Amino acid sequence: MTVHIKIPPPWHIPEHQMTPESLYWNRRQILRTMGCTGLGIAGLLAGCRSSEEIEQQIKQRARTLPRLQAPRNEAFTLDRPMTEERVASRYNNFYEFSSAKHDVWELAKFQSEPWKVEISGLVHRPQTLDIDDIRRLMPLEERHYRFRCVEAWAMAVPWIGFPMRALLDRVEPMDSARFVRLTTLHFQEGKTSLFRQYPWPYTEGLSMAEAMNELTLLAVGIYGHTLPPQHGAPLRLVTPWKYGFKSVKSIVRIEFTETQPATFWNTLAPHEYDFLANVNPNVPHPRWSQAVERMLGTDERRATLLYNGYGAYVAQLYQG
Ligand SMILES: Nc1nc2c(c(=O)[nH]1)N[C@H]1C(S)=C(S)[C@@H](COP(=O)(O)O)O[C@H]1N2
Ligand SMILES: [Mo]
Repeated sequence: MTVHIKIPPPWHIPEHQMTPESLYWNRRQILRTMGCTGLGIAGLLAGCRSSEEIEQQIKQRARTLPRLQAPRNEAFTLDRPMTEERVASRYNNFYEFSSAKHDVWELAKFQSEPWKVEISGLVHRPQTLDIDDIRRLMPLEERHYRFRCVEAWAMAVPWIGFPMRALLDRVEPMDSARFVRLTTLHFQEGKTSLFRQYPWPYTEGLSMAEAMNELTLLAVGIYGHTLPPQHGAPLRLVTPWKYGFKSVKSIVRIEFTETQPATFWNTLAPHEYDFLANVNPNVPHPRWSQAVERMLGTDERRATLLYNGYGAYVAQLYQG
C-alpha cells in the first residue's frame, strides 16, 4: 500500500478542478439536458430510474449490512429532527468515487471485510488490528451528532463508534507525538481521470489534544448497522465541531507524528480548507457564506453555531 504519487503543486491544478460545487453544477447541467435530473451518472448508466426505485435499491443494500447494537450515550442529544437514513445514505461526499453526491451510494463499491488498520508512528505499542478486533475490543456506543459540511449542508445522525481516546489508551502514544494522521485506503479503481492528479490517498489530521477530546469518535456504524460503503466503511472519523471534510472515511492507517501532517484538501486548496476547519459562522469560505446551514431532507435553514454547537466540549482547545 506504499504510495508513489507525485503531488502536483496547487498551481498545476486548473482552478475549475479544485471547485467541487462547480464540477457538481456542470454535471447537473449535462444531466438536465439529457432529461435525467437528479439521478447522477449511475442513473444514466442504468437508465433513468424514479426516486422511489433508487430509494428501494439503497434500502435493500442497507438491509444486507450486519446489525450493530450499542448502548446509547444520552449525553449527546439533538436540537433538531434526526435526518432520515434514506436521505443521509444517498447524498454523500466521497471523491474517490464521484464528485456528484447523488451517485456515491452506487459507485462506492469495495470490499470492506476483511479490513486491517495499521496504527504506527510515535507509539509505544504499534499494531495492526482487524476491523473485527476493533469492533470487539473497543467500547462501542451510539451517539447522536450534528454534522456540518463546509458546503453548508448539514445532517443529524446516529453514529455507532468509540471514543478515539480508547484506541490511544491501547497503543500508548509517545510524549513526542503531537499530531495524528489518518489515511483512507488508496482506491485505485473507480477514479475518474479528472481526479487522477489529486494527492491520493485522502488523508486528514488532528492535534493530539483534539484526538483525545471526548467528542472525537471513530465510527464503525450508523442507523443500527455497520457503515455502508458510501459513509466510509468500515471505519471513519467523526469530529462534529469541525467541517465534514475532516471526517476521513475508510481508514487503513492511523499514524502519530511530531509535525502537523499534510492533509488532502489543505494540500489542494489551502486558502479554502484550513487544517483546523472548525465550524465558525463568522469566517466565510471564499466561495460561500457560513452563516446559515441547510438541513438535508427538510431543507430547513438554521443559523450556523460556533463549533457547530459543541463549544462546551472544545472551545478550551482553541484559547490563545
Ligand atoms: N476518503 C474520503 N473521506 C471523506 C471525503 C472524501 O471525499 N473522501 N469527503 C469528506 C466530506 S467533504 C464530507 S462532508 C464527509 C461526508 O460524509 P457522508 O457522505 O458520510 O455524509 O466525508 C468526508 N470524508
Ligand atoms: Mo464536506
